[in-house]
Amino acid sequence: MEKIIRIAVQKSGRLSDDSLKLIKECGIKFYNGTGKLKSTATNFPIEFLFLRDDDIPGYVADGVADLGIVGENELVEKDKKVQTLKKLGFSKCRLSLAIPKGQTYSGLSYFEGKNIATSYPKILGDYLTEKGINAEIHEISGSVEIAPSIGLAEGICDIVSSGSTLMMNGLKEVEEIFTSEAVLIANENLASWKQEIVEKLLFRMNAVQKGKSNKYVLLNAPNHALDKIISLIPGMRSPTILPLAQEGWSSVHSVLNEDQFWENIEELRAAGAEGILVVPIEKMVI
Ligand code: PRT
Ligand code: ZN
Repeated sequence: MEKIIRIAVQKSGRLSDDSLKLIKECGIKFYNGTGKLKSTATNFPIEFLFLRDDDIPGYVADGVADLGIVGENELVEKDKKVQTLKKLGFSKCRLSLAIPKGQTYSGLSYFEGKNIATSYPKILGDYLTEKGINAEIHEISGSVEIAPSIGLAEGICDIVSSGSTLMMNGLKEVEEIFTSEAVLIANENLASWKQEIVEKLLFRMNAVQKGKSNKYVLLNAPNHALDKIISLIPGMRSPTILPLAQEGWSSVHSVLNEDQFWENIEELRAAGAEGILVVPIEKMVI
């Protein structure tokens, strides 16, 4: 049997584009024509299953898929036994309690004895228990935001991203109870040959992520200011210094965390740095 691992990704929705983009950035090539439920990479031992996100934790727990990409909200709600290998930094959102805009919110005790509509009964139930609030949870699978206006519930607990859906439905966010982003999950009992392939994939994902948070910086500096400038952009080992055609000047190349660059930009300019270029890095292996 050919040695190949399986990863479950969302077929279509808020996770799918970024999941596939990450896999492509890892240099993995595959064909995902519309309507396809399965696909095999041409240059890496991995097969894709395209599923609804709700089913991904279960498929990975059962071993039908070895890996999966899913939102933490869905993962915790489904409560399946899987291991989380890595946070992926996309599809970020929060799960919040919201009530009609006109109501005065007095704190969590507002919900005591009230009816809350949600698609996340487990996360909400655990949260209310921990906070000692007795409320009735009304589970519905979609369009949770309209529940208060049709008299189904007095409050809701749903995913919020920009907040505009709440606003459009005359609701206000009053408590954030959970934050979520996409994560890479794995079956808990992977055979060692599968683990080896997973390690290779993780190595590539880490290189892509590091590349994203770092920038290649090039600048021109007068030689007398080099020491000061090098101290501001230390780089991975140390910066590369190349002489410019114009005497007394050098070109300094370095790799920096983007935040570190912005923190030091004023000082760099004050020290005499000129012609500063910041270039994206596709992959970074250190
Ligand atoms: O069909 P399938 O079951 O696979 O997809 P789905 O419809 O269940 O999920 P999908 O594609 O909508 O979302 C997949 C995952 O993306 C979620 O489980 C979250 O982890 C994450 N995510 C990030 C979001 C949002 N942002 C989001 N804004 N999931 C849902 N929303 C919805 C929310 O339910 C609400 O209706 O968007 C609305 C709120 O958005 P704002 O911007 O108006 O606040
Ligand atoms: Zn879903």
